[in-house]
Amino acid sequence: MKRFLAAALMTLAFLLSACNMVAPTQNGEEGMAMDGESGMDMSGGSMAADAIEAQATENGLFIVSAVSQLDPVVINETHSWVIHIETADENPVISADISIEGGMPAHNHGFPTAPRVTENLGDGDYLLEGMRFNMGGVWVLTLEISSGGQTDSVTFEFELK
Ligand SMILES: [Cu+2]
Repeated sequence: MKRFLAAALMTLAFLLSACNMVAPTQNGEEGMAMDGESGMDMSGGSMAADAIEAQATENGLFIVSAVSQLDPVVINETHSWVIHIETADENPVISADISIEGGMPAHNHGFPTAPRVTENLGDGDYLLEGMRFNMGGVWVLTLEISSGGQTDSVTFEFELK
C-alpha cells in the first residue's frame, strides 16, 4: 500500500511539473498568438454581445460603449464590434482616432489577431474589425481615443465563460 502511495505521489509530482512546463512565458509581448499552445483554459467560452457596460475613460473625457456583432461572443470566430463614443455631456464624438490593445493579462498574451477600427459609421459609432478570442477566461480591451487634440483611454474587462 505504501508503495502504491509513493507511486501516486510521484505521478502527481510529474503532472504538476508538466503543468509548469506549458505555462505561458512571461514576456508580455502584444499580439503574441498562443493558439493551441497553452495547456490552460483551452475550453470554450461565450458571453452575451451586450454584456459590456458603458464606461467613462480614465480622465472622464469620454463615455464609451462596445457591442459585439456576434451574439453570443464565442471563441475562435473572427467578428466585429461597434464602439460608441460620447463626450462627458453625452454628445457623440464623430471624429475620433482609436487605437486598440488587449489580451489576457493572466496569461500574458494579446489577441490572436490585430483588431482595429476600420470605419467611422457616424453618430459616434466606429466599426472595430478583427476581434477574435482563442480561449475562455478573462480578457481586456483597451481603447486609446483621441479627438479634438485630447486623448483618453478606457479598459473593458470581460469574461468568456
Ligand atoms: Cu489565455
